[in-house]
Amino acid sequence: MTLHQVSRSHRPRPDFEYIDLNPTEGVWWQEALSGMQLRPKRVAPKFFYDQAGSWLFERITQLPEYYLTRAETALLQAKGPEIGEALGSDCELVEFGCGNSAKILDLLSVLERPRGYLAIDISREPLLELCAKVAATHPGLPVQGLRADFSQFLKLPRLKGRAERKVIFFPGSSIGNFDPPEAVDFLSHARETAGPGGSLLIGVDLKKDRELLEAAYDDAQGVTAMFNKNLLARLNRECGGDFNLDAFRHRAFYNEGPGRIEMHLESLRSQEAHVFGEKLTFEAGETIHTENSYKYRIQQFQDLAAKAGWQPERVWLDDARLFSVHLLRGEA
Ligand code: AVI
Repeated sequence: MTLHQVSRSHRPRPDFEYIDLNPTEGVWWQEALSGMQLRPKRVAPKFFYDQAGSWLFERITQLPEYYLTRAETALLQAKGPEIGEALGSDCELVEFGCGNSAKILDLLSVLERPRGYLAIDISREPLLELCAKVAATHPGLPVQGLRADFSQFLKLPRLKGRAERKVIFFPGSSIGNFDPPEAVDFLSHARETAGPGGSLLIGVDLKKDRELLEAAYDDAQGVTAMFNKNLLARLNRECGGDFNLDAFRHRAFYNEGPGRIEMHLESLRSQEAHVFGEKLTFEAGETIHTENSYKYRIQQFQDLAAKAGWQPERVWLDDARLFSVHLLRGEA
């Protein structure tokens, strides 16, 4: 979608600009449905994030087993002054997949004279909440919210601040949700977006014990299971679907070869379901592969980023070496 198809709307208190590209309008379920007609069945994780899914994801980030958010937030806070110094003054921030995460506030608090903030997310409500929060806490900072599917290599709106350089902020190890070739494409696009002299500050989850990894994606309270099943619940809510959620189970396991957590929805029996009257059949034990979450070693991630023209500058780890935050500079 191009920018002239954009609907621009100003909120009642015009303290930030909101641009909505309606990324999932109309066609989302067709893509999900075609994925479920493949063998093996596969649906992209971006479809988790309607309002209910975004709320469930927020609950995941607070779970005792989901160490990623806690480790990254602690790292951004503990190493904040070093990060601020390494990024330098007068930069403009572009955050991909921000949700309603407060990490940007930690980053803004250590930056000298930030010149603007552009937040991009597929889900409307968390994006609006975050922009309102940033605008309220940083009066005078130009804030823009763009609702879009950032995996689709968008042309971004012109940023409002007059900045020396752009910093792309991509926390949360969302890069892990791309398969490596797609991750290189995404990082190349980020490199173009960053422009000359631009940087990338990116959170990347590290390889570790299988037990710790699997618990993070299959928590005792069953929140991740609800998040996974929200895909089917959403098809029921929005697309006349008749999935029986109790006839599927959440599965999450570490696949050592590719180095990734895989999430699946497994059919507990042979059954059929319908979406807008279209029939889908499931064998007992057949799964819908709903998400990959790749885990990297430091060097392995730096090698991947180098393929997209990013040079490693700094890397910070938490004390338990669970999570990494990389600062990369675009090759001249
Ligand atoms: C958004 N993303 C980085 C999360 C992850 O850890 O891969 C999504 C998630 N899936 C299950 N739990 C969290």
